[in-house]
Amino acid sequence: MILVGQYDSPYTRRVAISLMVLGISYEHDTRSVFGDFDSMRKTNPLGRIPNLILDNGETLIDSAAILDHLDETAGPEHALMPRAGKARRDAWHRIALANGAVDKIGGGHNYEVLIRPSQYRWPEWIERCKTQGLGALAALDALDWPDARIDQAQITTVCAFDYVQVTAPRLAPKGRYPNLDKLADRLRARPEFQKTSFSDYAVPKAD
Ligand SMILES: N[C@@H](CCC(=O)N[C@@H](CS)C(=O)NCC(=O)O)C(=O)O
Repeated sequence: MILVGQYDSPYTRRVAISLMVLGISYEHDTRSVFGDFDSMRKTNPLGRIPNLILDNGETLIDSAAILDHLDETAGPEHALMPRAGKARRDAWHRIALANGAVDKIGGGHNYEVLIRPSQYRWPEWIERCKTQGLGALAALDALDWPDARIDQAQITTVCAFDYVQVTAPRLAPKGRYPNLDKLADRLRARPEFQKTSFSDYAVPKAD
């Protein structure tokens, strides 16, 4: 099994961490969606990561679809999403907020600030993306995060939080989101989070 994508992508990182938590070994293909664009489009026509190439040659695209497959493979006892009901709806709610924060801070704010030529930038749009992304982080921070068995809502939330803190540190300084700080400190102590740390990558700062 080959995981395609670098760990500074929070979508790739949540898949990598889930694979490790579930005890599934994989090879890591670290081609870049920007630097290796043509080659990446041969793996995924969208030119996006993560992708998971299964041992039978099938390629799964999109982190939600990959994680769904991993949970199905792991079986209900080990799956990282609750099986049904309120617990499952609540997990999806948290995941939607966390992935939404990444879309708005990463794909919105950061791409605008770092990639779009300055003469084409639209400050009101950048501000709107920031408001949406930080609103999602504030909503996540307002929730309870009991010291429970690790699950997908926790993994995805800390991947999103780490991503914002590393790529736009002034948007989420330590102390602004105390519940997320606490959750992140707990998960960052785990080997899966340390092995996928991207603090040594040359990640450009957007704020
Ligand atoms: N919904 C997708 C989002 C994936 C995504 O946005 N990946 C980013 C990296 S974090 C990417 O490939 N960006 C390059 C691009 O969209 O051109 C998923 O969950 O896998």
